[in-house]
Amino acid sequence: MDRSKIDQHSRVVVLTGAGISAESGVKTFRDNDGLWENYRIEDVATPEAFRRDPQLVWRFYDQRRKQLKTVAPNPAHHALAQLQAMLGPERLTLITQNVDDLHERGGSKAVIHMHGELLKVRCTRCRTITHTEADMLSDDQAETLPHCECGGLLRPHIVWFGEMPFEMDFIQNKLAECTHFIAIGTSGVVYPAAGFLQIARQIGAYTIGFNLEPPENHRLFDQFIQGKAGQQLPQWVNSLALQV
Ligand code: BJW
Ligand code: ZN
Repeated sequence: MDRSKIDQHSRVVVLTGAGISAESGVKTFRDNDGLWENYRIEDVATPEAFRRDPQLVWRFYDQRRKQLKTVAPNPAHHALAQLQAMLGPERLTLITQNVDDLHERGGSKAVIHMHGELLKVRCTRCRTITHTEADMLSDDQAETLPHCECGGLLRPHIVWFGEMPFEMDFIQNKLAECTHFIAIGTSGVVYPAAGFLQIARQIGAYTIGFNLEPPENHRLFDQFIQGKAGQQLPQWVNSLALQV
């Protein structure tokens, strides 16, 4: 039996990272100079940072939410949507570490945002989650923090370091029954996402990695395809169309 073959009986789990959005113009986290959108990650992506300086953290997320409006999905996002349409959403689970909405805009369904979403905010008191495209700090009231109707402080609906990623039970179940695991554009250093490859290997899934540069864990993939996701993924998906 050819384990690599994907067909209508396959159960595929795809994990994407910042690299898949890079060609859309969204900066990755670890590719550049250690500064991420000119911020140090520990100054903006921890609960302690938010407690220490909520204005700074809100400014950072306002800036990224604004930037999201200026970018569009690239051929890699579209290729994944095409693959999901071929297999059906119940046979292709798309898990992203990205907080942008480019998978949805590219046509993918039921996307799992394990690290949260830029376009959502959450009340720290009543936990209500709200969709928002607006700035949370208005220019003229830059010192005023956004609050919920209940009076609680609002925070970005983002998973910061030390916090539990979302939908972990659902993800574990999907990993436990997958036949194929595909990681795209992720450096494989942030857990628990970095451990999904090992889990998939343990249950005997065929594993494929797509990345611009070989990440630290690239030898663990059954197949590793190096290059830009926007070029490699559409080619690969088109080659599968013949099989399904
Ligand atoms: C291309 C390309 C192109 C470029 N085509 N490819 C010590 C040991 C082990 C674990 C820990 C530890 N200390 C702490 C931990 C846990 C910690 C962790 O893993 N830290 C490591 C850094 C060491 N993890 C956590 O805290 C997580 N929670 C957790 O573990 O909970 C359990 C728990 C909780 C409470 C009590 C007890 C246990 C939470 C992690 C949250 C991550 N949050 C962030 C920021 C928030 C989102 C935001 O604001 O945007 O999520 S960090 C950041 O990294 C972001 C990303 O989703 C995440 C992953 O990055 P990603 O996507 O891999 O991006 P890059 O930039 O690293 O890589 C891009 C890749 O693409 C590169 O390889 C390029 O080559 C490639 N590329 N262009 C294809 N065109
Ligand atoms: Zn509230």
